[in-house]
Amino acid sequence: MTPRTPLSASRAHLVRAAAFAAFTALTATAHAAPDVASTSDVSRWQVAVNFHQPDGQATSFQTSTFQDAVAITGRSTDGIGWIANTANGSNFGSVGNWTFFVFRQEFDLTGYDASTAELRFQWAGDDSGQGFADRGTWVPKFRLNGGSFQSSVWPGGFTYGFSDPVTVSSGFVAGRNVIDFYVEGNGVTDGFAMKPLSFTAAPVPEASSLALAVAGLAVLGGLARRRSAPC
Ligand SMILES: [Ca+2]
Repeated sequence: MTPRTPLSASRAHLVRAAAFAAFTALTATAHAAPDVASTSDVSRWQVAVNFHQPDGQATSFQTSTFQDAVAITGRSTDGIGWIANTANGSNFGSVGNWTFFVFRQEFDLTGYDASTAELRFQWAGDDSGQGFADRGTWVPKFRLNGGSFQSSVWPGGFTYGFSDPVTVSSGFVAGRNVIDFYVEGNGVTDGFAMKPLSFTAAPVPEASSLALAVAGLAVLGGLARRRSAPC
């Protein structure tokens, strides 16, 4: 019986290259982590504003006309800047002029499995629906990709404080996603702040990576068959 022939140097190199290609392709994480920005990065946010509509009604908000959001001068919570449609958050000179804001951020989950996405954040809105005089009755709510409204818990019950951490783990879609925050203001020093805590999603191999992996595995399979064949 003829002893098994050791792999030649060139073939061993080929095996290593094919294995490396297959491994790299299958474990590729070419994309950076999915990204949702805080309100400190005002360039990532837009806002739609509606005035003098009924207090406390979802139908008082409009999402047909968005504009670039504006950073509120000198206002932050836990170091996170606030945003509105004006630099002081005011649209009127006195409270009780109901103002309806939808703060929007778009983000991209291309390259990720949307079913595995999980976003954690804290947020705050002025006004807060606390039932105080002239604050309105709307409790700030958010929704993802036009889904159902979700509320949050503000442990301090304080207008400018952050909510308890919120975890969103469903409702994400492949590609472009939109998260909207609905805040009713009383016309004076209104606004919104949001602080992402974490955002994770499993990467999906790109088609080119899959093709590379298949090619690498095919080479390995071919070599294995040749090695096991009688010499
Ligand atoms: Ca206000």
